[in-house]
Amino acid sequence: MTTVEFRTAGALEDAEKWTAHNYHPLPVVVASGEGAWVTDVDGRRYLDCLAGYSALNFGHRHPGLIAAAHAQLDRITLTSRAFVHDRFAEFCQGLAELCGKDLVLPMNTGAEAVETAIKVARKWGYRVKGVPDGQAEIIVAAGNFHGRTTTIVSFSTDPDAHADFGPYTPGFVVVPYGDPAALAAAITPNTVAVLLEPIQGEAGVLVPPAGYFGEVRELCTLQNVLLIADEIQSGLGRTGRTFAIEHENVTPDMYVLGKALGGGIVPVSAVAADRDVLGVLKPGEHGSTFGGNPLACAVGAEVVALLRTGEFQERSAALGERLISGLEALIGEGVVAVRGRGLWAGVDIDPALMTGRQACERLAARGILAKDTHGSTIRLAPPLVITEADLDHALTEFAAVLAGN
Ligand code: IF1
Repeated sequence: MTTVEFRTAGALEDAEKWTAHNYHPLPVVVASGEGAWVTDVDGRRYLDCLAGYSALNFGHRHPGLIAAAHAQLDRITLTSRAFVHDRFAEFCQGLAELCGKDLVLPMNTGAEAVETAIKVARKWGYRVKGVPDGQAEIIVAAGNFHGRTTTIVSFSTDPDAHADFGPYTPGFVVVPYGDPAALAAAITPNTVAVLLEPIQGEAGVLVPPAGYFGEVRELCTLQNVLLIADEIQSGLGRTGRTFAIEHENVTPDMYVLGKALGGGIVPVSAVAADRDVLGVLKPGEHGSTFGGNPLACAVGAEVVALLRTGEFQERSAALGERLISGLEALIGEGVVAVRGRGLWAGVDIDPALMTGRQACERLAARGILAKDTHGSTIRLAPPLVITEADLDHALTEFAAVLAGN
């Protein structure tokens, strides 16, 4: 064993020894990164085709984002919401305008933003819709992934995420994803909201049937139910538009955002909605020590500025076509099915060849980082800054792994 391999092995051993085993990471120990590439502790380079589950849409250490963070580090980083700071309104206004909504409520992690949306929807249900106290129902979809809090895992249909974490929070109704009739049948006078991912990520990058969200929107409007779009993973350029739900020509009542909103630097999440919805919260009813802190707002404002140009959405749409057609060309060569939109693909590989995990291990050995989900599906979501040549390189390596090389 060379000294070089020793570094990776030692770091993996230490991680195994000192950390909770709530993950099964690929045996890669990253030390630095730039753009779409990372380098491990032994100097090996990898093309990052996961991009922090879309938290790194702008790549590792995007110069504009790093500069914004540096500048803010030199001024002030935290005030708490007990005081206002001079970056707060700037970020919230920019994000509200990007969403086409009146108001923004910043939090930190995606799960916190989802929790925020749930609280807002329930309070809106009691105070605006007139649902009897304690009776609010929220409809969610089978196969959902919205985070890891006890309330959110209460309505997860994934046994790994859900089992052994009860007692569970009541008030959620699960319907099949992509089935408007099932949704219509589940709505009652106590339904306050429908919470959906525009494309289901963890479920394997499931794109709903065309017209689904149009019908969901119509049902929600007709029945006075809020449509909440969890765009934490699908939003902010990933699918070739600012929001994935735009592909359906649908506007939700609430956007839930996270991941890329923090530029891959700090956790920044938010809920955006109009005043008649988000305005139900009064002082003392919700909050967070770190939500909307100056560093988060400085980075978030720069993320909004990057998205305002439309450049990343265009890149994602154009490169996404290249990615999907490149993967479709592998159907019959080890690939069984391809789903996706923009630079985001779920690839089902032939389970007779290898597991998704094995494929990702072999990809990593060839310098490509990707992540499997549910057995034989592989997720590809490279940073939107990836070059055409690097994307082609990833496709070539993917083909080589499937060919058993
Ligand atoms: C983990 C998945 C991705 C999300 C949507 C909310 C959240 C997430 C649509 C919560 C988070 C993560 C978290 C991460 C793995 C990951 C994931 F495989 F589990 F589904 F990205 F594909 N809504 N997604 O995708 O956001 O609180 O984490 O900031 O291991 O839990 P968070």
